[in-house]
Amino acid sequence: MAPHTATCSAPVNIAVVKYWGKRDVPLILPTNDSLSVTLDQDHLRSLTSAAADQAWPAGDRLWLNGVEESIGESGRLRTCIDELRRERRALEEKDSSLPKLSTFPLRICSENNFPTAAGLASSASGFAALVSSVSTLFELSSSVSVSELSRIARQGSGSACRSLFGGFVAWQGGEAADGSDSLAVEVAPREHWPELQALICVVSDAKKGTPSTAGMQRSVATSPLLAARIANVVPQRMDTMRKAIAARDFESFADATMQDSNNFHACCLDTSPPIFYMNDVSRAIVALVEELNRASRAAGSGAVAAYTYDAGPNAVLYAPKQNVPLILQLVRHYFPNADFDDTFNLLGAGANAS
Ligand code: 2P0
Repeated sequence: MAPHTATCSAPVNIAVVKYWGKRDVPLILPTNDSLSVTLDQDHLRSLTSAAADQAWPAGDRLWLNGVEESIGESGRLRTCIDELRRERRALEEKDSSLPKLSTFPLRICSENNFPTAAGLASSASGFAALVSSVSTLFELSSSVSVSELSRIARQGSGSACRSLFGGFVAWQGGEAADGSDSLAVEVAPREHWPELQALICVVSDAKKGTPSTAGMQRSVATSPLLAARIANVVPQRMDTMRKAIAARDFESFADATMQDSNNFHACCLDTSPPIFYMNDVSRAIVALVEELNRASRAAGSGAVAAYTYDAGPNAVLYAPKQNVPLILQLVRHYFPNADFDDTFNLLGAGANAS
């Protein structure tokens, strides 16, 4: 018999209200809610195939970009696979005619179409694609909701839970100690605001200096500013962002996005020892967008673009579609030698079978 197989892809998501800090490290439970926009899959996505066959030697195996990674007896990959097996076993117990896929060894193969670990959210798309492909292989679609799958993906990498959905997505941090209510929900589908587009400016595709997982816990342990962000900044900003998206209000969306990016990077700087993700080129892009918005507002028009930066120097610019030609022209003019990938991404659908 041929192996059972499934292939899924998942896009990256770029947060406009950032996740930074865990209240429970092993369960990956965040210190605050977050909200992101899922990009399309043409430029930044993970593609993952999963296969199961009774005849294979025991033990699960995984290849990432052609290199085998150890799954191990514990850890994030193991947790996700175990949770998905548990769901499959429940199906098999209800219907004894189903093949016992939950007992078969798994082979998983994943590749990114962009540099891994360069602050371009590769762990988000990677774990979302892994959970999607194994859940498709296990035929869990009727028994496990997308939000439930996001709860599983969260245990692979926090931000991965948001890539299960397309469009505008909130990760509800939740309150339960076991993480049962820490999952992603759709805020609005991508069709809600089709004029909004995203531009990725790849300032550097080198592997980042301080990995997010370690960096955020250093901030939790040492940054009073992060404590203030969690208590006083994020709750109101989530509210502002939800309202801006509901009203397709780019002015408010842009202000909240840029403020949240700057607040997050301020918390990184407030960490001891400090963490620097943005570089001089990143800051020059901030200055360009700020000046563009100032001039446009002074002329009676609205904001032209919003910048946001994750755990790396690369800029993501959000802008209404009609502003895109101007932004591209200016970016190319002021950064003629920079290694920009000026790909525009339409907002995308979430993880899906391909
Ligand atoms: C975010 N980042 O909301 C924020 C903004 C980076 C800056 O989520 O430890 O790779 O795997 O849960 O998800 C990066 O953190 O960390 C991240 P883990 P993750 O997108």
